[in-house]
Amino acid sequence: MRIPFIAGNWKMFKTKADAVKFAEEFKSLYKGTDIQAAICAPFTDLEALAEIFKGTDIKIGAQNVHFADEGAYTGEISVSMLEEIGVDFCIVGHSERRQYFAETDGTVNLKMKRLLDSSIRPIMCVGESLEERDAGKAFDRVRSQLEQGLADIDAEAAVRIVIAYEPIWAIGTGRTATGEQAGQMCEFIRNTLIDLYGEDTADQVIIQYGGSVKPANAAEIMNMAEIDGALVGGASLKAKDFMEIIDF
Ligand code: G2H
Repeated sequence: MRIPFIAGNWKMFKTKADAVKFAEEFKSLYKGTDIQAAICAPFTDLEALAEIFKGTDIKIGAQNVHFADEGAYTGEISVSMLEEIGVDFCIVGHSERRQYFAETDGTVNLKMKRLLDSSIRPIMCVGESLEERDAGKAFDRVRSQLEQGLADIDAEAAVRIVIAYEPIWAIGTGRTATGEQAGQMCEFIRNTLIDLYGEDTADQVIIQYGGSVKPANAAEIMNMAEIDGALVGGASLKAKDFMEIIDF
């Protein structure tokens, strides 16, 4: 039984003061639902969010992490640093990190393995570009991201993974994949997971859709059979909008 999971991805928005304001408003709106909710915030906001959401079901997530335990990696953050402040989830391989920060399927795999060796659950992003979609290569691209990102990860660990399908052409563009397009790819992702891990394991993996999800299209997306949740960027920045998505 998969618990639906809707996570906000604030990207590089909100100072700590902004985060506190959001969290207090969101906590007052949040009445508890059957849907797991989380906010993936900038590192500098996480401790304050953990404090405000303590004792609630609202989880917190980071947006990136380094794969080494520790070391001379100026500017990086380790898994144990996140664990210590109570982080529950961590996004890995978001297309913006692949595009602007040289994230590759290889580094995604190292981060996935390091996180799965910790208490933090990874949200691994996959998705094709517009050129790949137009060239009929969307499914090949996503399969290859899954195979490489999940290399050497066994079934026991895989059940803790969240996969977020985020077609690059739908990110922050206002152009959402239709429920049918998103549902079709999420079904393909489930089938690929069946190939990699067998049906029992694949059945337990949460698959989210991300890319211009907003209150107006949340129900269409969430009602697709193989979509278990959403990764929400812009529309997670306002507590009311994010709550409306969770209440779809
Ligand atoms: C995709 C998504 C969140 P948005 O990047 O991960 O952002 O909802 O703004 O398209």
